Amino acid sequence: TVAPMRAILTRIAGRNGREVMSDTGTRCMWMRGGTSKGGYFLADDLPADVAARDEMLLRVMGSPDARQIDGMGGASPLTSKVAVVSRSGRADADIDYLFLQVFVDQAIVTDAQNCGNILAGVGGFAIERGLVEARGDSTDVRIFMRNTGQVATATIHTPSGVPSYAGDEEIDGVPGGSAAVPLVFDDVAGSMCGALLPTRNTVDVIEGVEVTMIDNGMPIVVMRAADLGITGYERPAELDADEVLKARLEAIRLACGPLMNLGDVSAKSVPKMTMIAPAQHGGAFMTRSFIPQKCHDTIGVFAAVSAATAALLPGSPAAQLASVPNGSRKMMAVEHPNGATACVLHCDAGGRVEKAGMVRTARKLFDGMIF
Ligand code: NQM
Repeated sequence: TVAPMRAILTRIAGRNGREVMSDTGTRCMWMRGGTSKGGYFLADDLPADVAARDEMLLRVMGSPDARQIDGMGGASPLTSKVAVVSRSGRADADIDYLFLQVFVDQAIVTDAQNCGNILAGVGGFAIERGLVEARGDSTDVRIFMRNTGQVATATIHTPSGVPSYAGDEEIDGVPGGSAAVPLVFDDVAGSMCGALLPTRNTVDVIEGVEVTMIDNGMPIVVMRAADLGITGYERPAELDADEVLKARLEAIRLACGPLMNLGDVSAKSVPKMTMIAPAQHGGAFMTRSFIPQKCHDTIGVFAAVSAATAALLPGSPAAQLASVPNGSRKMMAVEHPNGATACVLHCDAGGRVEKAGMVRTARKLFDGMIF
């Protein structure tokens, strides 16, 4: 009984921070990236040991605790995010970016998902830290996304050789304007599932509901809202309070995980659960996304690209409700609870999405030491 007791005491000491945070602090920048925010770290400033790193990041955010009162997290998965950035050794990238989701009320730090919103801050951060040199008024930063093994290009506004976050670009879900950060993704199909359609089917029936399991940058399960007994126009708080809906979504999610090559997803933040309805504001379609147990205030970047891609598949639940533009370059406004996220999908002659783009914004909030 002595050994387990000692292990428990060590863990408690860890949680109390005596070993996981140094008194001199760790260099960190806090940024809003798109409609999310979180801590941006150089890989070299974090413990190399993954368990020690995760223990420290739980302390940084104040997890596990619904209010994250003893940390920087904002009591939502959207504000409990981390970017780990380093110089890239790859010919096709300037920097490497590892995204980590720190759960709010569970002691979990996971790299099993990417994040396109936090991605929007990574280029500016890398220039500020001297990993990438600014080139003229705008600087393209090629970012290798370690979570998925794919590359994105972010264009950062760099007047006088340093990032400037001020500007007029407005994105729904963020008050006011900032400098635009255009993001381009060359082929992000099968980012975590190994294939765009991991079951090879456009439609599967799971727990009696027609779904599309798709991964064009983010593993998501697309369903018609009406099939889940909702309109798809409810406020997120109303859906968060609907225990029957949430239990049904979780049952579908747990069944989809292994079918999407994600294994047991009970402690993972993927797949995301995306319910769609006809557009209300002239866009392609409306969404309500669970990420995966809480309803998103907007929709994730790669989740929007994946949902828009689902709408291009003839016969899919999304295609039946969506309004899809003609032509090989499709501008699709994916509506969400606070407006819309516009994605551009470039399709090849066979209708396959070969490139996607989206404009985000980002802002430096503080730069300093975290304790
Ligand atoms: O899908 C939230 C976000 C995201 C992820 C989530 C994201 C993406 O809005 O690329 O951006 O789905 O957990 O930050």
